[in-house]
Amino acid sequence: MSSSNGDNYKLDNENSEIQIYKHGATLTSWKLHGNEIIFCSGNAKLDGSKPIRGGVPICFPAFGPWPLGPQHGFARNSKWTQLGGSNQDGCIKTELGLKSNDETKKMWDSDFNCIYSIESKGNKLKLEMNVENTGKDKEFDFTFCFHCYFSVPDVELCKISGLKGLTYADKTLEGTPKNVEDRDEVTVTQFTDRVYEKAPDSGVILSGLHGGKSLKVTKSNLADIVVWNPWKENAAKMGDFGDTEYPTMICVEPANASSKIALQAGEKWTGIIELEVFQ
Ligand code: TA6
Repeated sequence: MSSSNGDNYKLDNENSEIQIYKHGATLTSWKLHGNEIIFCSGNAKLDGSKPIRGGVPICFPAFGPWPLGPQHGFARNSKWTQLGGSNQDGCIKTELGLKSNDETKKMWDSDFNCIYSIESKGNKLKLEMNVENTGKDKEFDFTFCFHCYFSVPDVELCKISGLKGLTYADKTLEGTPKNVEDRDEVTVTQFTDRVYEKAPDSGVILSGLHGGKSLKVTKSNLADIVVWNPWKENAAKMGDFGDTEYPTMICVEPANASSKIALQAGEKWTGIIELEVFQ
């Protein structure tokens, strides 16, 4: 089954449902048996006027502050093209594309082609981003993030395992000092904004989803895991985020934030994450 209203579309089968906005190719909902896994703010702008607050915004060609353009780059604020997909044998697939254009080249003088494929099968959601340098002779480099927002009953009950021993940059502190994580299970009980570097490609688990569920995060070609919750004060400063929403969300974001990805002309990069919900 699918339904579309031009700027967003839903695809569903007997197990799951996904909703994607062409604005930013933002997946705003992933439901399993009717249970929502993804957080999207009730105040999110869905009219294309700004990046959607929630879902899985695509941070490209930059993660974080970007001297050439908006924070987190232009991809999450661009209109992507729906390329196609399928919905059979219990597997929902959809693809979207974004190519360099006059707008992007005003900020970043690089020729690129992004093809983003989303696949929902059983309790798993697979996100794959292919970035090709379509230039003739120019290398470019970029940082990238699948900026995943997850819906939880109470962020203070969430635990993230698999990060122990990793170096992290703490963006909540002046000068973004680095430290080493010493906890088996990371909890979020205050404003948190950390880039865990060289995180394992599998074994990171977020517990505390609705219904007592947990989420296994598997990744490839993405070195880092970002953990973010704005907490009360910062939430109050965001017009597209409800003042009382911060306890109901947590961002766990596979990224290449601490190091750049360089592509020669004609080269391609593929970043993949697989999210699996389990009891
Ligand atoms: O991923 C965490 C982060 O980089 C935070 O520093 C915070 O800025 C968050 O992204 C949201 O950024 P945004 O530009 O969407 O408000």
